[in-house]
Amino acid sequence: MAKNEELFNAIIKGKRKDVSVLVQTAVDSGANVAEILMESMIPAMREIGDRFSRNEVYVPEMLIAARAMQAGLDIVEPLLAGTGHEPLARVAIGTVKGDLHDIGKNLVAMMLKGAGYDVTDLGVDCDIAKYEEAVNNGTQVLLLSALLTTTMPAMKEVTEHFKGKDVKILIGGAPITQEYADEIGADGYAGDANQAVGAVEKVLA
Ligand code: B1M
Repeated sequence: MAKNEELFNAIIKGKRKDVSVLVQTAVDSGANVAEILMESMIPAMREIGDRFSRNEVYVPEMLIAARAMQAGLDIVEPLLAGTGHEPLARVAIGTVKGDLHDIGKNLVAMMLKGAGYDVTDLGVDCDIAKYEEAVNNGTQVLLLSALLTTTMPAMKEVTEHFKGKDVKILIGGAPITQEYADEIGADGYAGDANQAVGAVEKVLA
């Protein structure tokens, strides 16, 4: 599918209502939901980040773009969700302590739900106690998200905390790499929401 320029620009400009209408219109016209997400919505967030790096936009613009993105995700999420079959496994995802970025984490959660997992969303700024609670409630795989280089060390703390316990730890987020996962002893890494589904399958196999 070609990029939906109108939707891409509406997210960048933070036009929340326009985003809702454009996503709904695309869905109603039979467009593939995953393609709307991958070709138009995610690239818009990347573009706003690049503009932020070049000092062309500032935090308020990033924030309104994020809110507009979320308005689109609210429509997309139920459409990507599973079909009500018995869940494959229980997993939980949360953004690590000190980090408030949640769009990528929400996308990963959505894809996992769509793939048939029972997903607990622990939210943002998660301390070890929050992850511990999920593990005590039967979580088999914990997914940690971080978008800031300054919050990456929190992943190491969580991974070390659960070493030797009966839970797999996967990490991801824009600054994360397979090398970092190896370095801190995580069970796996995923570069995007699709890869996260594969990574969960792999650690459970
Ligand atoms: Co922030 N921010 N931000 N921000 N922000 C970044 C991350 C930044 C790269 C921008 C930049 O400089 N170009 C930069 C980090 C630099 C660094 O650490 N090296 C940055 C900064 C500096 C900051 C603040 C410090 C700014 C300030 O206040 N001065 C501040 C920190 C706040 C905090 O967290 N304590 C801040 C704040 C914000 C907003 C609140 C304004 C807003 C967040 C709103 C929200 O999330 N609700 C925001 C945004 C929107 C961004 C950018 C522009 C976009 C992030 C995003 O949503 N991307 C971002 C720039 C960028 O990433 N290009 C930026 C779209 C999303 C779909 O991608 O999150 O990467 P992503 O998720 C992907 C993959 O990474 C992966 O799958 C997802 C889907 O494919 N993935 C996983 C993610 N989690 C995973 C977990 C897994 C597996 C895969 O588990 C196994």
